[in-house]
Amino acid sequence: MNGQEKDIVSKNDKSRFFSRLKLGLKKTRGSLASGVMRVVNGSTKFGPELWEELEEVLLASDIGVPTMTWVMGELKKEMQESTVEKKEEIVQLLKELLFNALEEVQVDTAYPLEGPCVVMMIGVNGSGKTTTIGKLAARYKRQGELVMVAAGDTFRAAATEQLQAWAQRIDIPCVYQKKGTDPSAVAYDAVQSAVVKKMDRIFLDTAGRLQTNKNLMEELKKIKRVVKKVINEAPHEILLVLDASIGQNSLSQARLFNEALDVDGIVITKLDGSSKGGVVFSIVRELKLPVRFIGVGEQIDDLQPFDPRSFVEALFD
Ligand SMILES: Nc1nc2c(ncn2[C@@H]2O[C@H](COP(=O)(O)OP(=O)(O)OP(=O)(O)O)[C@@H](O)[C@H]2O)c(=O)[nH]1
Ligand SMILES: [Mg+2]
Repeated sequence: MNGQEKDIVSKNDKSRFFSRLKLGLKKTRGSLASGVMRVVNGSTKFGPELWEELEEVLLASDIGVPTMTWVMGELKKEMQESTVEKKEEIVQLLKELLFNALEEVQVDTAYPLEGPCVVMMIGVNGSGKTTTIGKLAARYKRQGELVMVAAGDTFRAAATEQLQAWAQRIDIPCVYQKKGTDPSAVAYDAVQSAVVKKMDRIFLDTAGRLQTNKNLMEELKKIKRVVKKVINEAPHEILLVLDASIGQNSLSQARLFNEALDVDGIVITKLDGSSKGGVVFSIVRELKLPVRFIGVGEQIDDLQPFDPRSFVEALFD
């Protein structure tokens, strides 16, 4: 099977998605886009003071110093080279810069031509791994795929039950073993079962917290190694789930996980509850990792594939 997105969305769906995205980004729009508009429409004239005001707005959205510095440098360069005279034109230039930053990093995942696509979900506790698996599983099932989930968090009480509840709700199989089982054994059995049952996709849930961070990384690495024994190319995708509300702190988290596991893509959750959505730009630009999905709410449909153009448009709309 071809694991690529095969979304055929109607115009109606598109506008519904966009409205949902806009609503989910309301808080970041308040910090970033509304701030930019305020500066541009304010009384400050072109010059150092205006740049300073813009810098402050960018930082308030948690875009981070390196990305802010890059944006401002590019913006000033473009302003010098072009014949921009009106302050309002800054908005369009800024939008294009932000869009280009997101566009630069493309998804590069080797999807299987046959057999199940194995997706491993990782991230610190509470970031939204299990919820994201539930939402994604529902999404792919709706697209006609045979989807399975596996409860690889055997450490935390009720973690398995949480995933089972999602599986029941969506009506898909959930592979699990008793609490305390080696998670890589669960993953091994689950991937084997997915092969036998001719599943199109299997999501491996993992723990977010163990006794130490080192233990967690070692456990995740082991799961990755063990899964390879069943399917050499697996896991086809390792998705790191980051909670938008922690803003710039998610960068250090991402670096840690990426070093240990070589992450393929990012899922950013809880954008709806955060004004720190500017962090999306620094994650992509500084870590060179593509954002695959964003979470804009707790409901099953509140997870959207990340589209740089829609994201920037929804922010500034
Ligand atoms: N508002 C909002 N809440 C979300 C989103 N994604 C997840 N959540 C909530 O975040 C909380 C934690 O989500 P989980 O999926 O349990 O997180 P986890 O990473 O599996 O956590 P552990 O299993 O403890 O490692 C839940 O209450 C979810 O409903 C989102 O996009 N928006
Ligand atoms: Mg979980």
